[in-house]
Amino acid sequence: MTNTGSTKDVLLGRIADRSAVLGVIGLGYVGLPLALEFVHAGFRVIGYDVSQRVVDLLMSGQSHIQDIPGETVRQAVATGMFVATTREDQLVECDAISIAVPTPLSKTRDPDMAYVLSAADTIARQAHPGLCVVLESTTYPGTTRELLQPRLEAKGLTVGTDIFVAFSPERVDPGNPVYNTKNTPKVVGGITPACVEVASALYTSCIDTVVPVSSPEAAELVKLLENTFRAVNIGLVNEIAIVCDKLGVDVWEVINAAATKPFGFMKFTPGPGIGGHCIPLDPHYLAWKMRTLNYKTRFIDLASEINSHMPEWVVQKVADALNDERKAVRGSRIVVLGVAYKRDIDDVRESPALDVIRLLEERGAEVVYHDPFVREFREDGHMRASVTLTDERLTWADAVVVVTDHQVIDYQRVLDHAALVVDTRNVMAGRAAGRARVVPLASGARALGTAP
Ligand code: SAJ
Repeated sequence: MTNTGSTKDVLLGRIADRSAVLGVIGLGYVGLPLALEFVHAGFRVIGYDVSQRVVDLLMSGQSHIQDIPGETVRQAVATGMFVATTREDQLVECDAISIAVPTPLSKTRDPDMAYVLSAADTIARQAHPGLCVVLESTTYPGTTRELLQPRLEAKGLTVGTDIFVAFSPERVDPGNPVYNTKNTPKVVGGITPACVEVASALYTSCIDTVVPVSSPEAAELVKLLENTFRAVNIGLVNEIAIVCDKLGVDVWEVINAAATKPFGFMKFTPGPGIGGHCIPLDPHYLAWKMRTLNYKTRFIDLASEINSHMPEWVVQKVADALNDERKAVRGSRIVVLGVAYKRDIDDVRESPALDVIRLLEERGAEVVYHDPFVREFREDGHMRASVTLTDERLTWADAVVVVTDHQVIDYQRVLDHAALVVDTRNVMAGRAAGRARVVPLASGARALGTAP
């Protein structure tokens, strides 16, 4: 079928009849699910990644992403509807390209835009009239207009006429059994109305709900609001934990009772700090941008201060608990239970457990960890391996610190064999008393003897 009319109409036609070839740059936990949703919608998809290892793995029909079965990849490759490549020249075939590359922070908590700039330059080299480019990576407001648009216009292309540029935040929640790329509403903000129209049509082809907004800045801010909301509320509930500790009140009782309010309240839980590649980092993108405009985002900075203090709070709890046993941290043998940044996943990025381990070792403790999801990890250049959680290991420990509340752990066995448990996740609540003395993350009433 030949399409006629403006560049936009031709592109909309190719999206509608699935003759468009789609590209995804970055085949990680965001890009690969998106690429496969496009395949399922009937498009041929070119996945580009700089990692030859990832490309080879995918082309051999395997998956490196927890939520994507290898069979799904194998079928997409076998039908010829999906190809993974490290060759950027293959992107010239694409009618639309989504960018899903990392946006980490530098050591000074400033945005590291290297991956985005590299992807933008790659696309610029392959760009042609009739191309739609959508940035999905979480970033500061203004990135799409200030970094992406000029690189494409430098090719002599006019945004909104020859080429269509938008931002659409990724909302992938790895391991979420309910929400996935297809059924999570997708916000889209384009440089021009035509850009919104084209980008919305692109995502409507494979995602149940598309939410257009008036600009890429609005879409960039939507994502930052979502995750800053979480960081600030986690910071609040961590401060309430400290308040409860000083008042001798059980913070979990307070939170669980507050959560009975059927409106106007959303439950967050205190913990050893915040980890992952979203919540600890995303708000700093907004804080950084506002600093360039001479504005201090106090909520973000305060939440970050409280959340990043929690590992120290935990280590002080451990020190106090050992002190109650007339033991020093120095020379004590400690098992850290769980190092992943949240329950039932294998990701240790930014995990507060790494800080807890470091701080305990700085005080002279002998620290090992057990995490059924994390067999080993590299930290500061050396490997650590998970120890087996035997009864002997539990008895060996002067203290067991529950940092990640994986559901697969037999916490009753920990209670029955350990001498002391510092429980930062309230996993011991309601269990039968065992040998262990349990010290909660925050409860001024020192729990001597039995588990709460
Ligand atoms: N945390 C708390 N207390 C809470 C909630 C979380 O201490 O009440 C800690 C977690 O232990 C973890 C960190 O905060 O260390 C982040 O937890 P998270 O539940 O926010 O999980 P993430 O980092 O995987 O966040 C992702 C985000 N998804 C996207 O950015 C697309 C976030 O927007 C989701 O709301 C979140 O998943 C989710 O709800 O699972």
